[in-house]
Amino acid sequence: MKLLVTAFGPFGGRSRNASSLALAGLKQRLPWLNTRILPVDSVVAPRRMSRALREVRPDAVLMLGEAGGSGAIRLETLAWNELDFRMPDSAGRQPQGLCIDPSAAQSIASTLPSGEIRACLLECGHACEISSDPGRYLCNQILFHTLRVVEKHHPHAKAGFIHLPLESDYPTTRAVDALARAVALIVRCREA
Ligand code: PCA
Repeated sequence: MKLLVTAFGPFGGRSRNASSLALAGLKQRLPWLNTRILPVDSVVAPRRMSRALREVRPDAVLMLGEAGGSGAIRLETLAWNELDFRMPDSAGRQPQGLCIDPSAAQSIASTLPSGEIRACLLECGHACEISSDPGRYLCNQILFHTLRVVEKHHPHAKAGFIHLPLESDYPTTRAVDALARAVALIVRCREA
């Protein structure tokens, strides 16, 4: 079972991103994971993801990012074919009102077992909700991109996205615990 887990680097004026902090902790606990940190750059991030998919050829891809404004871990079930950046990416690009790919569907569903992951996290005392709105920034873009590449080139693989609260709202050790449980569940589902 090969699992690729990605996180994003800092953006939006913060010096750290909860997703890369949590990914570092997760990698310490589960050294067999394939991990990558992606930049908040709308051209470089999809390229790096495509390269990671070619290199790892994963059975499952778990993408992580941070989202302010919520104290709950959010399991994203949909990616939207839209680029509507609320702030520039790290290279200063700010596409607004654009499609990611005019020839593609309006939205694509993630393929990780969100309901099971949510139930497991709630049972373990985590704040967790299902979301169909990953925003229209880099996290949505990378989820959309990855689901399409996986559909085309790795059709056996599952992929999905988890938005973590900011570090100040959900301590890294708690986030790592939640992610380790999500990973265990993904592995169980893939091996069942
Ligand atoms: N969150 C942003 C991009 C990178 C990240 O961690 C988002 O929600 O799109």
